[in-house]
Amino acid sequence: MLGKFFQKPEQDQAGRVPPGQHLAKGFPVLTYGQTPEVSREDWQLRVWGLAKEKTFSWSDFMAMPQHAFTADFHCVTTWSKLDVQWVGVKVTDFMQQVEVDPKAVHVMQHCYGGYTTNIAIEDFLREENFFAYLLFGEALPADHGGPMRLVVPHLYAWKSAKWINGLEFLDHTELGFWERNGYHHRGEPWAEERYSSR
Ligand SMILES: Nc1nc2c(c(=O)[nH]1)N[C@H]1C(S)=C(S)[C@@H](COP(=O)(O)O)O[C@H]1N2
Ligand SMILES: [Mo]
Repeated sequence: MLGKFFQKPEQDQAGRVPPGQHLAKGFPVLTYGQTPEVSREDWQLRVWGLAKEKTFSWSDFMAMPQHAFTADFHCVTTWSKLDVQWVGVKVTDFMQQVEVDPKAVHVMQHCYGGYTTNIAIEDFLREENFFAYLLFGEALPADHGGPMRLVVPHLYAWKSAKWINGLEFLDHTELGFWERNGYHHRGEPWAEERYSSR
């Protein structure tokens, strides 16, 4: 018996696992520090910097177009999980309601609990990025970033902020928490952009 914990990679999955990664069993939780407890009622997302300051509530997000997403998830610590199912709001739909200064070239993601991660604006504005609040059909659990997180499928998962509560638009690159601590500034899994050369 293979048992429920043994995961044999399917042939068609092989090409979907980036170099140096292996398939995780289950969906591991990777958090630096404590898990903040934030209710949907209290959750807010504030936009500032080189964008007109604005604060979004849960109901503001629920009024935006809702979509289901299936995306692969790659943690730089070498585990990947394929076909994670989420429900949420596309970044591009959200951004319809944000007035960004054309000088903005970079975005700092801020979170309840103090985690930060930086992303270039062209990586942030990609069509496949989304804010997520359901995971496999259930309310996103607190340890996976509930009530709301960002998901950026084309970069390592440390770029997908859990408990997101702020987006700061910048005219220069600033480094977030892991980036200041030696992680790559961009973090593209297929290029194995794990660590910064500096
Ligand atoms: N706020 C916050 N977001 C975070 C992290 C964190 O510690 N705090 N960890 C990052 C890392 S390194 C990874 S791999 C993913 C893990 O998401 P998961 O715990 O849902 O698997 O969240 C990312 N987003
Ligand atoms: Mo990670």
